[in-house]
Amino acid sequence: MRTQVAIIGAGPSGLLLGQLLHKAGIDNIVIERQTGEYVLGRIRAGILEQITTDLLREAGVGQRLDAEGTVHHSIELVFAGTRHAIDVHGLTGGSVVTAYGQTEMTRDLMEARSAANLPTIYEAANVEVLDYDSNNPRVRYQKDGQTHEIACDFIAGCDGFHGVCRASVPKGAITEFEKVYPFGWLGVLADVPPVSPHAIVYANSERGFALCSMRSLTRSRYYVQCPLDDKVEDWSDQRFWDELRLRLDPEMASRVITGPTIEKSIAPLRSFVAEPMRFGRMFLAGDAAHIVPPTGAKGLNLAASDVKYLSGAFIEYYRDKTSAGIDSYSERCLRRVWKAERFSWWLTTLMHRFPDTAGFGQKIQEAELDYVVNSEAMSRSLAENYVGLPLNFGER
Ligand code: RFL
Ligand code: PHB
Repeated sequence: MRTQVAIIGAGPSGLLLGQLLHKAGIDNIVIERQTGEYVLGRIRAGILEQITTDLLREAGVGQRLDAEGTVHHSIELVFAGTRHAIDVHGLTGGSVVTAYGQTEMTRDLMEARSAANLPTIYEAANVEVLDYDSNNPRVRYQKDGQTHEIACDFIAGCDGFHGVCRASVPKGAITEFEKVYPFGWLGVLADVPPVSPHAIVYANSERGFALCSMRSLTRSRYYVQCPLDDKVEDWSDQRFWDELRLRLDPEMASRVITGPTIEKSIAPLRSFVAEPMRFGRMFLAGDAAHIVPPTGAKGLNLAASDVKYLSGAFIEYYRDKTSAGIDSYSERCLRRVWKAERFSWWLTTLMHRFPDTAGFGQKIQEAELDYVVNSEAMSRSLAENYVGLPLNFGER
C-alpha cells in the first residue's frame, strides 16, 4: 500500500488532519489501534475555541456543531462563596467559546470520513513507524494476524500521549518538559440540565476546585478536584453531588439538578511538552506532543491548531512545491503551545487547593483571585487566553 500521508491515531487530531488533507486532494490513510466505538466512548473535552470551530467548518463538518453547539459569552469564577462573571465576549471584542463534546466532533469527522470512502484501519496492532529519517518512511502494523506495510511521503503522529510515534524517537533527539500536579479531577456526565446554560463555572473553595460545564441543554458535565489515589468506586453519585454543592456558592448550589450519572472517571493533571515536534518526515500533533491540565480547556484546541499548521504545511508542499511550512512547523506550534501551557498552569494554580500550600501561598491565591476579577487588565488577560490567542500571535 502507498499513500501521501500516513496518519497514526483516529482521535480528533488524526481525523481532522485527514479531512483537511482530503479536501485539498492529498491522499491519507488513518491507522488506529482501537475500534471506532472505543474512540467514541472516551468522554473528554467540551469547550471549543473559535479557531477550532472555524477549522471544523473549513473541514466541512460544521453543520451539527452549528445546530447543536452552545455558544458561551462569559465564564464565572466562584471563590470565598461569591460568584464573579468574566465577560469574555466583551473583553475580547466579540470572541466566544462553544460547548460541543469531543465525542460529537469525533463522530462528525468519522462520518465524513466514511461518507468520502477514505481508508481508516481500526484495530491495527503493533504499529511501527520506520525510516522517517529517510525519503521513504513506512508504517508497519498487524491486522487479523497478518503484517501490513504502508509506504508514504510523511507520517503524522496523532496518536496521543501514550502513542508510538514520540516513543520511537531516540532519547537524544527529543527533550521533554513535565510537571505533574498533586491531585486529579473526578468527572461526571449526567442527563440533567446544566446549572447555568450561559456560563462555564470555575470554583475555588476550601474543599477544593469544582467545575460546572455542559454538553447540551439537557446534558451536564461536572468535575471536582480529588486526591490522586481516589478510586471511582469511592464516589457514589450522592457523594459526588453533595461535594459539588459544597464547593459552589449557595445560590448556585441550590440550582444544581441531580440525576443518575452516565459516566464517571478520574484523570490525573499534567503539563508536558516534547521538543521538537518534527523528526525528519515524521510530525507530532496534539496530545502526542503536549499535554495541559484541563483547567484552561486548551488540550483539544491546541490539537486543532497544530493540525491547522500541519495541514497548511503539507498543502504548501504539494501544491506550491515549497517546504517552508514543514520547516517552520515545530517552531510555530511550540510558540503557541507554550502560551497555552503557561495559561493552563496559571489557571490550575489559581483555582486549586494544593496540599502543601497553606498560610502565605493561600493568601497570595486569594489576593490574585480578587485582582483577577476586579482589574480589567487581568480579566482581559484571562479572557483573551481563554478564547485562544490568534494563530499568528507574535509572528512578524
Ligand atoms: P487522542 O484523543 O488521545 O487520540 C489519539 C488516538 O491515537 C490512538 N493511538 C494509536 N493508534 C495506533 N497505534 C498506536 N500505537 C496508538 N497509540 C494511540 C488512540 O487510541 C487514540 O484514538 O489525542 P488527540 O487526537 O491529539 O486529541 C487530544 C484531545 O483528546 C485532548 O487534548 C483533550 O481531550 C483534552 N481535554 C480538553 N481539551 C480542550 O481543548 N477542552 C476541554 O474542555 C478539555 N477537557 C480534556 C478535557 C481531557 C480530559 N482527559 C480525560 C484527559 C477533560 C478531560 C477530563
Ligand atoms: C468540559 O466541558 O469537559 C470542560 C470544560 C472546561 C474545562 C475543562 C473541561 O476547563
